[in-house]
Amino acid sequence: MHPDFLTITEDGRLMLKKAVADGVETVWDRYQAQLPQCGFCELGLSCRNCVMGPCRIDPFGEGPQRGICGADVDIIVARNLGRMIASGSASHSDHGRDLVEVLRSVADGKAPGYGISDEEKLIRVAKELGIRIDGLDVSEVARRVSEVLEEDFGTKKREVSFVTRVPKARRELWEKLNITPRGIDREVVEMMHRTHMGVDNDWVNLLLHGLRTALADGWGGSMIATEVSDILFGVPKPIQSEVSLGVLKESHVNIILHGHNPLVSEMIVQASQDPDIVAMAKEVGASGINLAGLCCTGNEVLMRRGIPMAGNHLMTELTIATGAVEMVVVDYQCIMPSLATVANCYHTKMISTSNKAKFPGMVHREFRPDNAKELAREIVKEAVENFKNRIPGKVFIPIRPVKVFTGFSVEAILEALGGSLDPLVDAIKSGAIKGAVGVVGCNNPKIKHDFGHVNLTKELIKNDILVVDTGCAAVAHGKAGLKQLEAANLAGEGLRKICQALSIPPVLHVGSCVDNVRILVLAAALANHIGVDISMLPLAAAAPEWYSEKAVSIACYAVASGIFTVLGVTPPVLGSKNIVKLLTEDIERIVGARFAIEPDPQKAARLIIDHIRARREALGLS
Ligand code: SF4
Ligand code: MSK
Repeated sequence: MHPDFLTITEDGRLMLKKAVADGVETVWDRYQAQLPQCGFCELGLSCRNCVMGPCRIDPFGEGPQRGICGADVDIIVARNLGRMIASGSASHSDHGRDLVEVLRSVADGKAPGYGISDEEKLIRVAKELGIRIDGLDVSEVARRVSEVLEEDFGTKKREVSFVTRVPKARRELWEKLNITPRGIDREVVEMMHRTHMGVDNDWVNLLLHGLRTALADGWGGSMIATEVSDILFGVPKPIQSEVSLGVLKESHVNIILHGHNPLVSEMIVQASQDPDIVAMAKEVGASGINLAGLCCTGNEVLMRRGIPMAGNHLMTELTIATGAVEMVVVDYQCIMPSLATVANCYHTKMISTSNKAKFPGMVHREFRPDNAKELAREIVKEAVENFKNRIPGKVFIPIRPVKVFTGFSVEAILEALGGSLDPLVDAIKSGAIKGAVGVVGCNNPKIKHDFGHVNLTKELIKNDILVVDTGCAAVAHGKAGLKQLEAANLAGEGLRKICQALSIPPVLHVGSCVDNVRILVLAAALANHIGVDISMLPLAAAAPEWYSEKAVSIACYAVASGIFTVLGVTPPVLGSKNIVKLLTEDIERIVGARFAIEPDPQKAARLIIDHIRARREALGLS
């Protein structure tokens, strides 16, 4: 298929042509090869939860209407959805657990290279967790914080720690519905138990537990990941950087950081700045060492260090196809197993770093808290040595980089507002800002690359709706120029004036996928400030191009937290009319928010604008 139909991005189009010329197979080729995809699976109507099956239900009512065990469409769709949520929640949360373990190692003095970058945040979180810090040194505070957060993964508590941040009305609702997350691992394990054959066969009951499992992610695992990352590596502050494949430098050793967890990438950043290694790079004929990110590891180092971003999910193979990458260092999640095959066409070295995430064709170097600093140095040196193996005829860096303004943590947003939420509340009350929307999530070859994100977001800001973004959506917006101060000119008059007064772009980058919780924290703070529930605020969320199970968990915790959420890709639920009705209509009466499915970004924008208008009217705002 012609690249113009596959991506809206210039670097994507140019690199797709090069990939064809170089004989590189991409995610789009493999997507075409899979067509037509299984209709039973697309509708959520296939089940392989036991080996009496696999079973499938005939959506036309002519073939079997029950699996061999007797499960009907509602049970099968609910079980499948429940398992997607469990996997997504587990992925974010296990990422959080790794950070807590490093925090503990730092406290024990067993993690050379790591440290507490933000003592103020450590103290703030410790106090929030009810830890008495008087007389304790920083290490002891860190140890106690790590102990409390470790317990959040188990079952010792009746609720995970950060539920205290949730507005009172919502906490009471969760209690009434019995969906308050009690322990992160517990909810995930319970979902796997409930979806075993012969356990929870009440589809409403199953989906309610789905919400609880997702809340264990949003207000548990992901929130822990974000807070501990801030403690270890610093709270992001506004910073300028660049995005697109143009951030690669032909004259430099290019090292790509890909995955989600900043534990490895932060060490690589440190090592790449060591004067002796920089000198080595010069000895091999390079002008220096250039780091660039992909996906959410990229977002982590972009937000905190201003490390430029090469691209999002669908650009990962194309980044290697530039022929200019000496090394890709991966941690976990969203790393296509195809990457090493692409790297084989070039000189690129592929390094995996987590025992949890090994890949065919990659060299595995196990990162642990005790060896991370030294191993990072070794790896960067290897990348430098690989510079001489570059094949000049295969190098093509397609475009110039695009400038982005990033680093908008909740703390940074508050600072931009002068330390109080009042200016934001006033702007919302006056209608200068009509509301705010989190546009988040992945790319998916089912949707033209970046088309959903960019077009939805442009329409929202045009209508005076502030956009906050994370994940691959943030990269799409950055490449489209929406993270520059000048992008205020694309906003409606009210939002434009606010952006100009505060010197912020109309699309604020709040981070990686786990950092969606920064949006939750901001929403909760706004709700508490005004004295209403989150569901009453003029807020919404959208995932126009999502693909992953983590995105399912994020969408579910957003809705369970009271935020209307629009999905651009249909989840595998259409096989059950009952479940579609529950998720898109009836759930609003239960949790105050619902899902919508709308692939057309203009129509999705209309749904969101109407929702925000309705919420404003209910609050008595014009
Ligand atoms: Fe079939 Fe039931 Fe087994 Fe699923 S759990 S594979 S529907 S028998
Ligand atoms: S990396 S989960 S493709 S946003 Fe977080 Fe991008 Fe989605 Fe992975």
